[in-house]
Order: sequence, then C-alpha cells, then structure tokens
Amino acid sequence: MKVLLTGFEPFGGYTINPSQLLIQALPDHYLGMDLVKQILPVDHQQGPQKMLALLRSHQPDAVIAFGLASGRVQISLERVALNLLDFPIADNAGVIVENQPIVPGGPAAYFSTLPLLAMQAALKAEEISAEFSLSAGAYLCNQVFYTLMHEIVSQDLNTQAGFVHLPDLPEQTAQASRPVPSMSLEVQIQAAHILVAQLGSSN
Ligand code: PCA
Repeated sequence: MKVLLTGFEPFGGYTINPSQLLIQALPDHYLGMDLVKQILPVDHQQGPQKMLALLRSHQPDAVIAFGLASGRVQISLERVALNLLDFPIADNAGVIVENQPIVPGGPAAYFSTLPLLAMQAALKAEEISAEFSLSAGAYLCNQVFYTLMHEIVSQDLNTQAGFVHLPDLPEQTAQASRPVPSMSLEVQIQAAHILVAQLGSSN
C-alpha cells in the first residue's frame, strides 16, 4: 500500500508550520506501507497543482493532507471540503482570492473518505484528543482538500483521502498576547502514526 502524506510550508507570518515538521519526521516505511512525504506551497496556483502532480505520478492508495489551523485545540479530522475560495489572508504569492469557486460548476462539497470514526477512536485510545470538524476554512487547506477529492471523483480513482488540521506548536504561541492552545510536535507526530495505521479501516 502506498500512502501520500502532505504538509504545508509556513505562511501568514509564521516561520514554521507543524504540518511541515510532522511530515519531515515521518518514516519512509511504516507497518508495511510506503509513505510518500511532500510539502506543498501556500500558493493558490502551485499548491493544488503540486497535489495533482503528486497524485498522478505516485498513484497512491490513500492520501492524508495535513495543515495548520491556528487556534484549534485538538487534532481536527475534517469531514468536508467546500467549493469555495475566500481567503482571510494573502497566500505566500501575496494573492487574496475572495468569493470564488475552486472548480466553476463543480459540486458544492466533497466528504472525506478517510475512516474518521476509527481514526478518532484510535487517537483517543492513545489519549490524544481529536474532534471532527465541519469546516476546513476557505483558504489553501480547503482548496487542496477539494482539489484532491475532485480529482479522485472525476478520475474514478479508488483512493481513500482527506484532510487533517493540526493545532499550533507551543513555540508558535509563546509570544502571543492572549492564550492560544497548542500541542507538542512529539504528540502530533504520534497522532500522524496512529492516523496512518488506521488507513484501510472501513469507517
Ligand atoms: N494552513 C492553512 C494553509 C496552510 C496551512 O498549513 C489553511 O488552513 O488553509
């Protein structure tokens, strides 16, 4: 089984992104699976293009895309990708896209096909708190998530796929003027292993 795992480069004034550090820390092989690990640019053109190129060149059996959602308290298992670009801040190319579809005329939304129930239960069993989320936002993470699901459905691929948002790392929040929740990289890396181990489960 081949699994594509992606993270994002830093954006929005941060110098680090937990999803990048997490991807870099994961092994190349785990539980008999080959893990293809890649970092995506926070760029409304290059980010989705790179995801599509990776899908086409590696033809993975499963994809878990990771990104940072600053302020989230738990590992957030995203349920749905929306056909909407409405950036709260500029991407790393300096572009803000407002109130546009990702795929004009495309479906309003796609559901994750990852085994989210099994993933949440497995995380909780290891005392890592995890929630379901009904919004991956309207920025790059949602754009890459929607692009990924749209390609799988349009090409009729048999690929399990979805998106997971991560909390900030403690070092990202230390200088904040108000309290911001965080989760250590060590726990986030453990969570990623648990999520990968659940691939192939049916729910
Ligand atoms: N988080 C952003 C984009 C890159 C990332 O790590 C988002 O939630 O859209």
